Amino acid sequence: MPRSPRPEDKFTFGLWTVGWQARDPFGDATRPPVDPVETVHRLAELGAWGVTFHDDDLVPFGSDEHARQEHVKRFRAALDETGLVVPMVTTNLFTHPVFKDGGFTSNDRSVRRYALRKVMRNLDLAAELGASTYVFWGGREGAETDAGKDVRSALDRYREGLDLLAQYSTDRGYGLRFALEPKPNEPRGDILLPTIGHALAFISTLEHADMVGVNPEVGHEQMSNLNFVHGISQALWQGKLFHLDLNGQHGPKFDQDLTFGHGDLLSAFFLVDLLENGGPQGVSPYDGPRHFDYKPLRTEDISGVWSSAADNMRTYLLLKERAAAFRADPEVQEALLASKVAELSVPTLSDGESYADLLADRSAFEDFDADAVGVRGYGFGHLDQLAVEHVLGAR
Ligand code: GLT
Ligand code: MN
Ligand code: MN
Repeated sequence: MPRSPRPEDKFTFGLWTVGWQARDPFGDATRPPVDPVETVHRLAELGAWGVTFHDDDLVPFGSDEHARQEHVKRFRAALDETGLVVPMVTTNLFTHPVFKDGGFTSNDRSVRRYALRKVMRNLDLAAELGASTYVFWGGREGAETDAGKDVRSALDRYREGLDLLAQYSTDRGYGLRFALEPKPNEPRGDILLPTIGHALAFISTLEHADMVGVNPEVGHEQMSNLNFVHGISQALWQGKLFHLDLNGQHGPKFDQDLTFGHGDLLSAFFLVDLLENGGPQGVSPYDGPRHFDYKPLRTEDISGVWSSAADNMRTYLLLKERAAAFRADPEVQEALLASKVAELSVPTLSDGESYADLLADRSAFEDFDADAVGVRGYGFGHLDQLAVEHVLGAR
């Protein structure tokens, strides 16, 4: 039994996750709407730390200024009562038909100008509520046809938009960091910045590159058949893991947004090991929110919504326990040694050694017995088996 979630675990949920009414392309809603104020109370009772939202999750699209103030006021009161925080905020640039060809990269210039204004208004609210991260998921930034989208111009406009918004946030002293969320497809046939790698390369071209990182989602990388732990590791290595979306996915198919761990469980185990223990390096490299971006199954009623919210945190904590046991197991430590995992952190050349020294080192080449070294096994399979046994609670 894992302990109960606590605020210091930094678990957060989007209003749109538990609030999903389970409308899909083939069927109507199966659940009633959930009041954001109720969500705040429920999440606090379950032991979450914070809540996140899109502008339209909190203030329905098209609300007038008075209604807007009222929605924000009620929400704020719930935050004050419960102590829940708002570490991240984002914008809905995908639901309204005006965004059918994108926000920042719509072919229609008036739509792009409108999208920028919608984000600017919500950046003000994010700062007011004390958020430190602002997420950009460009779900409609893309195309179904290669004929209809000039991708190089689209990337120019994407950059123009983010440069302008970064400047705005900086000028206002908001202290926000931006996090781009990659996704390969759905709802568009092809979405721009489809993977962590594409996003990192794009970020390096931005005017305020230092304040822009990524918000990778488990399922989005796995939809592309990519290794999420590798993606997160590279984002960390580049100092760009500003936020992350935890959920579950069964390989390349539609975006399932399952409960965390309800997909590739071994990958979830190594992800938690990386986030909590730093993997083989042994130091936790990420202290941001553990944000769940999942959808309670369409088959569930409202009680299933709240139990699945709790399940995300419970699974995370179970995996955290299992990962700690894995790292503490002497047999695992022995296997890691045999696999030379720590040796990879030793630079290939010694301090001060040059390529001339390497050329002069006969043991590195002339006298090196490649055949003998080629015969040696690494024992990675045994290590993986130990991980499986720890995940199964067999050790
Ligand atoms: C949408 C999407 C998510 C994003 C959210 C942020 S909205 O539900 O599927 O992956 O993180 O815009
Ligand atoms: Mn997401
Ligand atoms: Mn998703």
